[in-house]
Amino acid sequence: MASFIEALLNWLRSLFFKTEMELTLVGLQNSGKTTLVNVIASGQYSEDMIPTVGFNMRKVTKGNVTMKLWDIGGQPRFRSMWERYCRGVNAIVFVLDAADRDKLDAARTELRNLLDKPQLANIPVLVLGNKNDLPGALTVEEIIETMDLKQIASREVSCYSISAKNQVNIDITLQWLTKKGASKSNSRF
Ligand SMILES: Nc1nc2c(ncn2[C@@H]2O[C@H](COP(=O)(O)OP(=O)(O)OP(=O)(O)O)[C@@H](O)[C@H]2O)c(=O)[nH]1
Ligand SMILES: [Mg+2]
Repeated sequence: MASFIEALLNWLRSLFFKTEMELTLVGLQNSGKTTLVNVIASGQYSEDMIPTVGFNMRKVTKGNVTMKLWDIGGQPRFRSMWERYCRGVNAIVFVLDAADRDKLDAARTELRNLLDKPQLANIPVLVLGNKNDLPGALTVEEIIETMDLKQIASREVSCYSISAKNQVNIDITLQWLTKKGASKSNSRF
């Protein structure tokens, strides 16, 4: 009986506090965006990934939060699409290959160009230094420094070091993201 009442309460709660949110993942090609989306959606890691052509969209529900994840291709030919898919989202996730030091300059330039767009003003940004399982991956402090994150004004910026492969810090990433849904709430009540 008690478990029935608990189930009923959970069901009622889920009716009243459902939140829907949209997130866009951008970042250079090969940084691990699609891998991260797969890990968030199904816990599956696969070594053999094909580069994203255009974009993918996946809906993932975690508790009462449904996230619409826009995963945009990172090759140069797709970067002009980033802005369009970032408009009006609850948060922008910029994924960095923290072990690929040769691409840091390009990543910094692309991030700065994107955040300079007036249409994207004030949208919170989460910078994820992915592939922290690889030797030589930048630490959070190094990422903040090299990506000039302290120079980003008038918006919320956070940075985590993660490994989509080994599922390291995926939990805190999800916590951060789902909070952005709650703060710009689309809740029904
Ligand atoms: N070592 C390691 N490899 C990873 C990790 N995450 C992704 N990869 C690998 O990085 C490669 C690229 O991953 P994708 O998820 O396709 O990268 P992407 O950012 O979606 O690339 P585009 O779609 O071209 O923009 C794949 O071979 C992944 O297996 C990680 O945390 N650690
Ligand atoms: Mg991809």
